[in-house]
Amino acid sequence: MASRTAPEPWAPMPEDPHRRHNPLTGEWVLVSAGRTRRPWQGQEERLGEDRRPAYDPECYLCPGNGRASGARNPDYVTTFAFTNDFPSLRPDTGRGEQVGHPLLRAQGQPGTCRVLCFSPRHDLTLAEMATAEIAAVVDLWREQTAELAARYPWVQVFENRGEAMGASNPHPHGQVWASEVLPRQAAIEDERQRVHAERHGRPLLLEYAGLEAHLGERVVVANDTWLAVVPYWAVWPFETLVLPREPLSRLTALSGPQRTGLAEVLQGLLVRYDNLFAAPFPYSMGWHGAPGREDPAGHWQVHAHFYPPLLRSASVRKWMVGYEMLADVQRDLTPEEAAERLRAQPAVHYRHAAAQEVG
Ligand code: H2U
Ligand code: ZN
Repeated sequence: MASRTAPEPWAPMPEDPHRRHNPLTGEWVLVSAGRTRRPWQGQEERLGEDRRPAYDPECYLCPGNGRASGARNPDYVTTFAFTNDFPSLRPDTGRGEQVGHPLLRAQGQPGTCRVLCFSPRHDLTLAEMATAEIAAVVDLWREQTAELAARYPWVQVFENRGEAMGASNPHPHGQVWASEVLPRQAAIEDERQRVHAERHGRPLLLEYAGLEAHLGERVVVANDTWLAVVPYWAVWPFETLVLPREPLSRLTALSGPQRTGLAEVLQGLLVRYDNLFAAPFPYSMGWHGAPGREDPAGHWQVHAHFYPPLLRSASVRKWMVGYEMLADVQRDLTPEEAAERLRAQPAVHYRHAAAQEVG
């Protein structure tokens, strides 16, 4: 029988299996600390090539090169955006709904997809770029979002980095997909942040950023304007959330200090990611901000999610299978332990440190 009594108070033991609540999505994650000690005889990832030329004549993202569509890239010197030659969304798609059996619904979904080159240098990654170069990528994200938000309610900026995450090319790049439909995750985060702000009078993620900055145990890097934390409810082993410390609903509203501060925190985070296993750290990352362009959207705090797949080495990943696919997501090491390991990494990229030693 369902009981109506309040849950028993629980004194957490770090190794006790327990579940944690994600207030942004309403989902729970099962935390079973210590499982990483089990032996592993399964798949190991192929390590991506760590040494690349600054220019690759075969790369479809390098300056001056031709692409599959026959178009040729300009000789760009900072960043460069172009419409994806194989887009998943197109502006000319109709909006109608297919009329038929109610169990077989379909709707047209107009939109657009662009590829965002982060640097003309084929051999760089965000982690190895200078802070000013990362700030230029922040500007690119911001400009693209501003332009596309004029037309589309949802603009999804993201990056798939590394073969383990399905990136088709090592040239530093991301993507932006803009759509007339609010995707599922955007709709859930919008609703949860709205309800929280109505009930508590302040934005969920502003309160959360303040709490994590105060507690410190899940913070990886922080400065006056931003912080990167392994969220209390993280699913992926080294998942992080990048949060502004002041109210900021959209990337398009970034102030000067917030722009520089963001570039610094991203660099601090990505260098530590690469240093963790002394190898390029794969991930999918992306930005979530208030939909549209004009509404005040005071309940929203813009934020980036980083979802890296690696678990125990550069070649052994976390698999989202079995219980995760069929019941609830689960993690093996605690978010606190993950944050501590990342925080302990040097702030200098291992490849730069090695170059200094040699030079
Ligand atoms: P990913 O590495 O994250 O897959 O991004 C590369 C994108 O580049 C991919 O979406 C596009 C692919 O469609 N692309 C072009 O637009 N033109 C090309 O000539 C090759 C790849
Ligand atoms: Zn290239």
